[in-house]
Amino acid sequence: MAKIESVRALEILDSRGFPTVAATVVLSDGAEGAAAVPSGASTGEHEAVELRDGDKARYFGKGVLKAVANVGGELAKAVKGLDAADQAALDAKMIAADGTPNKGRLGANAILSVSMAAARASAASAKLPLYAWIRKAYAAPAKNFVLPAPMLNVINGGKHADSGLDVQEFMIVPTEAESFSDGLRAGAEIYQVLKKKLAAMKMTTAVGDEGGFAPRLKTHTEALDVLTAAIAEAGYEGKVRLALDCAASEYYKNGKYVLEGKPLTSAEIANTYDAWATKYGIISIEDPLAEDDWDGWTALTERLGAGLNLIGDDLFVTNPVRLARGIKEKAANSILIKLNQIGTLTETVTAITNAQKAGFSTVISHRSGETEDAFIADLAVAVNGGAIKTGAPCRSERLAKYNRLLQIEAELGAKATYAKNLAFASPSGAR
Ligand code: 2PG
Ligand code: MG
Repeated sequence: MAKIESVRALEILDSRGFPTVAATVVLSDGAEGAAAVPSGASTGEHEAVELRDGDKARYFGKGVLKAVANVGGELAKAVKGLDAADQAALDAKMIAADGTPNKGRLGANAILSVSMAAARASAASAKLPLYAWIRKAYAAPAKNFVLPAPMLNVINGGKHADSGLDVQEFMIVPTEAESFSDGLRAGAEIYQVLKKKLAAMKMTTAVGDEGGFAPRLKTHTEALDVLTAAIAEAGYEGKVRLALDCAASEYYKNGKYVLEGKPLTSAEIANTYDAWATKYGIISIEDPLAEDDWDGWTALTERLGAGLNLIGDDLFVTNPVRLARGIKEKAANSILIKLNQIGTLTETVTAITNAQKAGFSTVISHRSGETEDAFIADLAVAVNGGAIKTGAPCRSERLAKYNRLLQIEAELGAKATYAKNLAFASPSGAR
């Protein structure tokens, strides 16, 4: 049995140039694991706390030296000597050491860095790839491996760019490709065609935080039109579908959804979404409504849920308690999964397992602030997540995840299949 021997952390920079936490865990058998945590911009109100120093003299208050000190101090003390392979016990020990419901004392960023690094160290100790070790650690029954469908965010709006678009993400999803690599190729080719089309429209082809373009389009339908045209021109009509992340909490103001300057009720904005979904064959809408509009979510799911993924991101914040409410109230039919919203690997896997048991699909996701760490690629394969959202096929912090999946695909060969449209509400694609 390998025990945790030492734990250390470092303040590093994420893809936006802001500090984040990287940790290294060393085991008694010499195995080592390192991991870095991501950071969001359109963060949900109910997320676990990302501990920042608040010292305005460093990084505008965004330093993470306190979190780094908590890793090397209290958290190291809590986990030293524990059996590294018992990830659930290890995570429980850190949750108890923090003692708050939202990890606000020691920081979810500090706790997660140790949780992820310990998983990597255990995988190294067991001489298993990370995805295989995660599956083993939680005794997941699935025998087959399914490679997730990539959801590539190719037009950025909302808080991730200054495009002026209210909707945060316009994604393309290769639901009919034969393999993960073919699907990724389709996405990358469409991305290049889109770039040419935007340039021809005299639009900027500079990119936003997640590598998607950030053109100053006047309306959302213009974005959907140019994407539809790019898919067709690249030769993937009917094979690659559209998906949105509205991140609607960001345009929910005084009880109304302010879209393109017009204040709408949740029932009114549902009409807009329905019209878009029908016209453009959209298969998935994430956070169409605000994070506490539970009644609106239930009504929307009843209305559109049969033919469309309605994914709760800010709504659920990867929190098993909020997910349980969503399952009970039939609010949404799918959950976005982000490790740092909840703060440990174990709670993340619990959220995934509970969602899958309830018939919800899962989408494993990056954050807008990322690092070169590709942990989520392994996680998606470990849990047969069905889909992964990790930005455009552009910028290395995004490609690190897609490239890791290419490696896993090559390694697993015939032992893995491609998810195609498995994670989506309307498998036929028909609405
Ligand atoms: C989201 C994410 C990732 P952020 O809203 O789904 O795309 O953005 O990390 O800024 O919350
Ligand atoms: Mg989101």
